[in-house]
Amino acid sequence: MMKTFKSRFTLLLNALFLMLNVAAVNATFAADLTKAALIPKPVSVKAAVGFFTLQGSTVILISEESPELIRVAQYLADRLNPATGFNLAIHTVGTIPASNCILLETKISNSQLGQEGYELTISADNIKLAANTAEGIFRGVQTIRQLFPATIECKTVQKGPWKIAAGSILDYPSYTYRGSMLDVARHFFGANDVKRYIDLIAAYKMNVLHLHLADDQGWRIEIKSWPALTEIGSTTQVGGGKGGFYTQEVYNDLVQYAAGRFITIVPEIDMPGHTNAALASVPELNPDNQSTKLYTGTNVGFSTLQTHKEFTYKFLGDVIRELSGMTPGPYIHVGGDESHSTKKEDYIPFIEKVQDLVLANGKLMLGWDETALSALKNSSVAQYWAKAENAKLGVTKGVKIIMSPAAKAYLDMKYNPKTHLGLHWAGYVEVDTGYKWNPETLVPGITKENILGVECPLWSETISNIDQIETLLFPRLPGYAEIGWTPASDRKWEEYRIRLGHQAERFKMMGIHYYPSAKVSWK
Ligand code: TNX
Repeated sequence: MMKTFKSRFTLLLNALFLMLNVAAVNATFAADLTKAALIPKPVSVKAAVGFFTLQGSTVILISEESPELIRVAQYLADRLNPATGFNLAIHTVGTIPASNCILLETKISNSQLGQEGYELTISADNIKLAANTAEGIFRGVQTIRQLFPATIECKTVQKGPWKIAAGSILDYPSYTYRGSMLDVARHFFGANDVKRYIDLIAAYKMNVLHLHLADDQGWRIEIKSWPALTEIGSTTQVGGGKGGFYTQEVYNDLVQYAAGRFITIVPEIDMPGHTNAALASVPELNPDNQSTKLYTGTNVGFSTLQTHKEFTYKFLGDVIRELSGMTPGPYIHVGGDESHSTKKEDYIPFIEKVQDLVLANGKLMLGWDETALSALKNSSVAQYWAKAENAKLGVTKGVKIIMSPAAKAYLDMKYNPKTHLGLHWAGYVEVDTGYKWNPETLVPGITKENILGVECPLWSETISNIDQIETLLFPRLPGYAEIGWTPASDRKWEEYRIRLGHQAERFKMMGIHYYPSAKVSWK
């Protein structure tokens, strides 16, 4: 009895010692602000002497009592409280003395910073984060997170001190659209997984989540005027699992959650191909008014909507109207890729009609690069994934391009022949391959002015849970975030691989499953 107690006690002591030790090792900080391993790399960082120490008495001060800024202040407190064990107070400027505080100041009218930029000044007394908008403050808060020791990301109380080196950072993004896509059609992922995805991309200052909501294997969004879409079309997935869908209520909650992180959700209903789930649910969509069978394989290109049937456009009008109603953002993505079962002479006018439907609902059309074959309005956007010719054609039509080249930016490509998850039809995308490209020079004829931004899509044929999602996202995701944010002239792989190596501690503290690629210089 005594013996087991004693050995248990020793075990406990050892465990405690280990925990304290881990905390002590991790609570290191870069004494020189210019040495902080930030991702995305800021536009400019200057060091000063000294450091700021966060204490239980530190106050988060806001410059105005706008609901948005209050929310961002609370978000910051929620990031800092668990690991520090503090319960940071939030006050408005003027109500208390302005020292020992993190000041969040909006409406500074600095045109260089734009909508998302921020200026961060750290001294022994204060941290001052200033921006034109609450959105800029939110992006800057992600920098503050990364400046604290990695243990700040722990959900349980850790040993400080919570120091940040003094200095200043001026920062703003290269591109206005910086996103990632999650395919919830091939395998369904529930709302909590999507929220986790949102949190992960927000930490690297991305601002778009593109959700691929319908494909051959599943229809994942409730459309009240066509309930069969989800009653039938959502009930399976690749491999024959039970699938699932978002009710409009759940979806609206996701939109709100994303908006709280200044992330816009771009919903995609792929058409006229990739539509078997709809064809299986609504018989009139088929040439003979007979529903197809649900599909659980991974082939592409076998399904098509009927481009000559009036019914098709009535149906799509309803879908696009309801989807637009759930979308505060400007874009509705209509897919348009791999429509191998639609004749080209039918495909072209089909996309034009769909473009009219999207515009009639007050939204702008986004489509994969094939949509550039149609007469696009210059408000439409083409997403380059496969054919540079299509993207260039889009540019001649005055449309902007989102860069998602499969061979560089597809998160569902395997890292290398030894890794298991993912596909490799576009090649292997190791961490360096994913990082070492420049959207501005990748396709001759497509320049920075033509590019709206960068997106890394994650297709889900081979993955069915959040751990697998994370293993394909990390450590590649931060690289795409940096390509979208940091000027190309400031990006060097040899330097980045060291900064990325420092993120490992954060991945661990955040409970992220990541692939420990040999390309990265892990710390
Ligand atoms: C091509 S990318 C597709 C998707 C697949 C993906 C797999 C694109 C527009 N179409 O349907 O899921 O490859 O990597």
